[in-house]
Amino acid sequence: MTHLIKPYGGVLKELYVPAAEATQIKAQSRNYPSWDLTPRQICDLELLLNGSFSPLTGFLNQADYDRVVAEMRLSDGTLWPIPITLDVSEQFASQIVSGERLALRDPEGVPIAVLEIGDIWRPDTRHEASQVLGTTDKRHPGAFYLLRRSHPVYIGGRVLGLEPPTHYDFPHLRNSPRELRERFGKLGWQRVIAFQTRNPMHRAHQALTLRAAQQAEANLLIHPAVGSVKPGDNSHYSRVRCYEHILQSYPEQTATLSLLNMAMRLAGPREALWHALIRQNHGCSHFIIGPNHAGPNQDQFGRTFYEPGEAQELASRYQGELSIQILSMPQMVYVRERAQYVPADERQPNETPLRLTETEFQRRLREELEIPEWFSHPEIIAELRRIHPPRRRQGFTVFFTGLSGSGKSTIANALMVKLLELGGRAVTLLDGDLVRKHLSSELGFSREHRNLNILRIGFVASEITKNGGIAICAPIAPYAATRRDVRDMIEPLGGFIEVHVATPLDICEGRDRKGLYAKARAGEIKEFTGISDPYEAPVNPELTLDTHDCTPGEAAQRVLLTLDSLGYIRGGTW
Ligand code: PPS
Repeated sequence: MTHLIKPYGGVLKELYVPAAEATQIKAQSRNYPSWDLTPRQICDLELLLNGSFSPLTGFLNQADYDRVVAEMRLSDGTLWPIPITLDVSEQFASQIVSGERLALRDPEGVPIAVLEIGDIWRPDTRHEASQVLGTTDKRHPGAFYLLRRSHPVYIGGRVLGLEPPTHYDFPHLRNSPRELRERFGKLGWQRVIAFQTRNPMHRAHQALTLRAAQQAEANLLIHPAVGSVKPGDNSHYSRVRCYEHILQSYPEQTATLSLLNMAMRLAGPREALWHALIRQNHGCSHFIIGPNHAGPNQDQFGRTFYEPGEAQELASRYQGELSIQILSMPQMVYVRERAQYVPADERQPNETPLRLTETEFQRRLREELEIPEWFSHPEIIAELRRIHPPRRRQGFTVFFTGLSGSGKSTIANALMVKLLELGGRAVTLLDGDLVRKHLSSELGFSREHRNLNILRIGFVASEITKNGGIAICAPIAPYAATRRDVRDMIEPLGGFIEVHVATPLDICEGRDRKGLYAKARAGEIKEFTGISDPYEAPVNPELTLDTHDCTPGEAAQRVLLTLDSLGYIRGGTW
């Protein structure tokens, strides 16, 4: 049963069924087909269940999806800018039937909800990406997710909530829309401005929120998105500690903090409108949108996917259909002469703006350089320094790739010895043969098995990297997409240095130390890399080694020089 409550005018649609019914459905759900939710799906489901996505009653069916993609409306005309969909594999989709029920389980296997299966269809995700995100460029994280990560079949249908997903982290800061509405009511807060963020807050953000609060004569809800979109993603812990710090420096009783388990799409303008609707459901009266709201970060050339102001413009265009007031806020700059932040367009020509770009801030963290106090509170800088140690204290993975017989293992061994000689970090060698013996003994050399093998290596290396160690991997790893997956797994946790051991096939075959090439030529070994199976050479590795003109020791030395120039090791005696 859907509960309808009306604390502040806006209808809140919560999708939990009453407890007794939930117990009954849980028991029955043992006989339903079941789907293990991905991290993004758990976020979406939680927000569906607790009413953050009111008026949605489940995952979108096809007619709603089509109209949301095309014109940001559900099929009944209600404004809704982002498709909330349940994506599943082809294989899974072939086992389910519309009209039946499906149990939706969390990673521990607990059924959180049941889906009454409606439409089952294969979406055109390229079309979805270009309409919703404005791009099919895979450098856009939302487009990458949709085109590379998302499953190919969507299932729509009404959702019956059985229990909220469990959060052991920061339970005191997690609130449903109903709880926040009640809190505002208790505090007597009639006007509440929501501030959405996915980054740590610095003084500019604080100045912006204080200015908005003054303008609107309202209280403030700091409402960061903390939904993880990748397994093992734990980047929000330190961010939340930063929010707790900054909250202390707001005037008493003016601001509050709550975490929103939202998986962002980074859809810029459409996302801004979506954020506003979600905050409307949480009982807020105003919503701050900055010039570059919810787009991906700038690339290395300073380019963005959306124009400054685009998000503000779109959200304001739909103001008439919203019960929340959009506050389009300007960029704030620190003015040296006034020792304060002012809107960029209010700075006088004779005044000096001080700026620290995100890239420069990251560089200073990385290189342990001074970060000025006008930029951020000391507690926040200290917190960020803790989780962004300089590269020489981070873990990293050196990932060798190349043909069989190219010399990967020999160079990897030489490198391990040299790194042990330098000391300071634990070193683990994940050589191809060793891994195949201990981690992947049941696997063969089909594309599927090779991918599994490399992803296992990547997983172990990512754990080592996360914990500050050095992983040296030396498999063939013939497929570019799988190497990319490993890079994506490791880069958020530390360094990833891909080294292509580019010894040409004729030389590897000439060496044929294990006699495998001869067997492959004779057809005795199938799917042999370079002979009867492809090797996709890296396009942009950190280092390419041609073993023609150097010994293994010299090659290892070149890897060390690369590590040094990237800042991962320093002051070595080699
Ligand atoms: S992969 O593709 O990355 O999973 O391969 P990897 O785990 O590195 O294993 C490669 C070693 O297995 C031996 N071998 C083969 N290699 C390629 N193709 C086929 N079909 C094959 N069958 C056995 C080979 O000795 C490789 O060792 P290295 O050290 O690379 O020479």
